[in-house]
Amino acid sequence: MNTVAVRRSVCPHDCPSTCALEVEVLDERTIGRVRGAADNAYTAGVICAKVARYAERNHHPDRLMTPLARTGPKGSGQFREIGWDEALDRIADAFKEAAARHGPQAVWPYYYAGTMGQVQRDGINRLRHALGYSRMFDTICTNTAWTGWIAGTGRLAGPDPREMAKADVVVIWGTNAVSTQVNVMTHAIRARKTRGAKIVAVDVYRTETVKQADVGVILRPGTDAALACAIMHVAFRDGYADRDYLARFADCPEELEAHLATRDPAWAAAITGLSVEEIEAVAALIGRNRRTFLRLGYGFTRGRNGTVGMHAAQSIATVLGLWQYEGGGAFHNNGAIYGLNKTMIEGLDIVDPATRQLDQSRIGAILEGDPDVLFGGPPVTAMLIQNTNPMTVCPEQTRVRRGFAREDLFVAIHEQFMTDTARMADIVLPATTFVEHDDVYRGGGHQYILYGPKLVEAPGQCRTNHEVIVALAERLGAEHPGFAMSPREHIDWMLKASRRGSLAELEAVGWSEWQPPFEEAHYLNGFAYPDGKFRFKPDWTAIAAPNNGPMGPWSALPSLPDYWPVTEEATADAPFRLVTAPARSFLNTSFNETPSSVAKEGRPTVKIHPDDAAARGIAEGDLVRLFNARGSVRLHAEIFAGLKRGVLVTEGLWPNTAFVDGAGINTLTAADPVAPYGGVAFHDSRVSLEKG
Ligand SMILES: Nc1nc2c(c(=O)[nH]1)N[C@H]1C(S)=C(S)[C@@H](COP(=O)(O)OP(=O)(O)OC[C@H]3O[C@@H](n4cnc5c(=O)[nH]c(N)nc54)[C@H](O)[C@@H]3O)O[C@H]1N2
Ligand SMILES: Nc1nc2c(c(=O)[nH]1)N[C@H]1C(S)=C(S)[C@@H](COP(=O)(O)OP(=O)(O)OC[C@H]3O[C@@H](n4cnc5c(=O)[nH]c(N)nc54)[C@H](O)[C@@H]3O)O[C@H]1N2
Ligand code: SF4
Ligand SMILES: [Mo]
Repeated sequence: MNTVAVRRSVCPHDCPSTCALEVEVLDERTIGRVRGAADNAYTAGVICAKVARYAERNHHPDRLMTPLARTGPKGSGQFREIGWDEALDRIADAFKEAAARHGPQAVWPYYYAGTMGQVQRDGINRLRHALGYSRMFDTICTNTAWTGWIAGTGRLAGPDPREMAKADVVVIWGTNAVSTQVNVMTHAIRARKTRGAKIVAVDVYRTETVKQADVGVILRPGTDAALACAIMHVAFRDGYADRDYLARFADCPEELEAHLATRDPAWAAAITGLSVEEIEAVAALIGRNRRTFLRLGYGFTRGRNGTVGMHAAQSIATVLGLWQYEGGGAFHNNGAIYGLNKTMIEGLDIVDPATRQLDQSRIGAILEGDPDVLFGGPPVTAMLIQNTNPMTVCPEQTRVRRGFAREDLFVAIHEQFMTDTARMADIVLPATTFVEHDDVYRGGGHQYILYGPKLVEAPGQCRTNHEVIVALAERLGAEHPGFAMSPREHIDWMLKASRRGSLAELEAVGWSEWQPPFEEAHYLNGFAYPDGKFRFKPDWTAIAAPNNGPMGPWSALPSLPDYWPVTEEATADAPFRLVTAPARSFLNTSFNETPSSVAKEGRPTVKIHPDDAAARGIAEGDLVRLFNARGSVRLHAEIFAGLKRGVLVTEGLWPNTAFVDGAGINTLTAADPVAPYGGVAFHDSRVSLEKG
C-alpha cells in the first residue's frame, strides 16, 4: 500500500482567513484530502468544507486542459484546440495591433484575486508597466472598507485577531463569518467557552453567524452608522466613555460628544428599524465590557455610505478606550503590517505615473466606450484576463455583457474553468491551481506570511500565470529583470528586500508570523497620524481617487461619524432593498462549478419576508422576477422570516446560466463609485419584485 504524503500548503482563495493547509499527496498528479494545519495558531486545524473537498475542484473533469481559440460567435462556447505557441502568438499580435492603432493604453491587462498568491496574481502588472498598457484601479472588494478604517486609525492594522479568544464581548459586525471566514468563529467561540464571552452579530438577515451568536442585531441595510452613533451616544450619556483616553488619543472628543447629543437610541431606532430596547441593550453590553473586540467585516461597507459606516463603527473602540485592553479594540485587516517589497514582482520601478488607471468595477462603461471613465483616452480594444470573472462578478452586467460582445474587442483569458467570461473570449489559456505552482501568501485576517509550494504536476497543458506573463513578455519585447526570475527567486528576492528573511527560512517552517508588538497593534504609542490621534473628523477631501474621475459626492461626506442617507432607497416603483451576499459553499465564483457545492446551494433563490411574499401572492419555490432600471433577473422565492420587511437577500455568485433568463444577480447592482475612494455598493440596490 502506498503511504500518503502530507504536505504543507496555503489556501489561495480570496478569504481573510488564508488558512495554513495540510494536503494529502496521493501520487505525482493527485491530491487527496485537505485539512487545516493544527499547529498554525490562527488556522488552528479548522478550514471550511469547500476547501477540505478541494480535490473535487482540482481533479474536476471540466478543468481546462489545452489552449482554445473561439470558432463560433462570442459567448457561443464554440472553440477549437490550438497549441500554446499559436495561442501566445495570437495574443501578442493582437496587443501589437491595438498598440499600433490606438497607442499602448488601448491594451488593458485585467486581473483580480482568484488566487491571492503574490507572484502568480500580481506578475501581470510587470507586463503592463513594461509596455505602458493601461493601469487598473482595483476597486471591487476592499476600497470601501479599507478607506473607512484608515480614515480613523491612519493604518490598516489592529490588535492580534487571536485576541478575540480573550474578549468578554465579540461583536461580529457586517460579516457572515461562519460562511466567509470560519476562523473568526474558532477564536470567538473560544472566548465564549473559556470566559463566558457574549457574541453579538450585526447583520441585515439571520445568517448562520447570527444563529450562532448570543445576540443577533438585524438592521436595515446601510444604517450601521446610525447604530454606531447611538452606541457612542449611550457611552457618553451613561459614563462608559473613557474621557482620559479620549483626551490623549482622539482629535476632537468634545465636538463628537456634542454632535452625538441628538443621535440617541430613539433617533437610531427610526433609521435602523431596531427597537430602542435592542439598541440600549447592545450599547450597555459593549459599554460595560472593556474587553470588547469589534470584528468589522466587508459586508456593511458595500453600500454608498459604506466607508462612513466603517469609520463610525471603528470609532466606538476609541470612545470607549477599548484599544487599551488585551482582547479589546477593533480589527478589520492586517494589510499594513507586512511591508512587502513588490518591485520585482510588479515592476514598480518602471511605472509611468502618466498612464491612466481604469476602474476595474466600471468595466461595463469602459468597454462601452464612455469617455468619462476612459479619461478621454483611447478605447480598450485588447485585454488579458487572469484570476477573475467579470462577466459574473462586476456590477452593471447589462453593460458588461454588451462590452464583452463588441466585435472589435480582443480578449484573452487564462482560466481553470470555462467561466462566463471565458465563453466571451477569443483565446482561452488553461491555468494551473495552487497545488500545481509555487507562491507566497499573506493573511488579511491574521498575521502570517505562508509558503505554498508546487505539490503535484499540472494536468494536460496547464501553465502557471507566471509562465504566461514571461512568454508574452518575450514575444512583445517587454524588458524587466523580473521576467528572467522563477517564482521561487521572486519570493526570495521579495523577502530579502523587505528584510523578512529568505525563502529558505520561510520554507523550513511553512510560515512566518509578523504580529507587531502589543503596544503598536493597540495604538498605545499613538495612532498613525503625525499627532498620534485617532480621527473622529477625517479629512475626507484628502483622499482622492486616481485620475480624479467622477467619484461621487465626496465633498458632502459627513465630517463626524453620522448616518449618511445616500443609499439607493426604495421608491413606490421599486419598493425593496436588495442585498447580494456570498454563499457558504462558493468562494465568489470559484466552486460554483463543483457538484458538491452546487448541491449544497441548490439553485439561485431570493429570501423574501413572509408578509412581503403574501402581499404579492408569492409562495415558497415560486419563480419571481427582480427588476430595476438596470435590468431584470428571474429566480426562485425562498420565504424567510429572518429579515426586515422591504429587504431581499440573495446568496452566491452563480454562473449566469444558472438563472432562468441567463442574467445573473449583478444585472441589478450599480457601478457608481462609493465615496470617497471608489468601490461597489453591491448590497445597496433598489428593486421591484413580482411573481412570474
Ligand atoms: N453581487 C455581488 N457581486 C460581487 C460580490 C458580492 O458580494 N455581491 N463580491 C465582490 C467581491 S468582494 C469580489 S473580491 C469579487 C471576486 O471576483 P473574482 O475575483 O472574479 O472571483 P473568484 O471566483 O474569486 O476568482 C475568479 C477566477 O479566478 C480563477 N483562478 C483561480 N486561481 C487562478 C490561477 O492561479 N490562475 C488563473 N489564471 N486563474 C485562477 C478561478 O478559476 C475563478 O474563475 O466579486 C465581487 N462581486
Ligand atoms: N463562502 C464564501 N466565503 C467568502 C466569499 C464567498 O463568496 N463565499 N468571498 C470572499 C471575499 S472576496 C470577501 S471580500 C469576503 C467578504 O466577506 P464579509 O466580510 O463577510 O462581507 P460580505 O461578503 O460582503 O457580506 C457579509 C455580510 O454582510 C451583510 N450585510 C450586507 N449589507 C449590510 C449592512 O448594511 N449592514 C450590516 N450590518 N450587514 C450587511 C450580509 O448580509 C452578509 O451576511 O469573504 C470571502 N469569503
Ligand atoms: S476559503 Fe477561507 S476558510 Fe476556506 S480554507 Fe480558504 S482561507 Fe480557509
Ligand atoms: Mo472580496
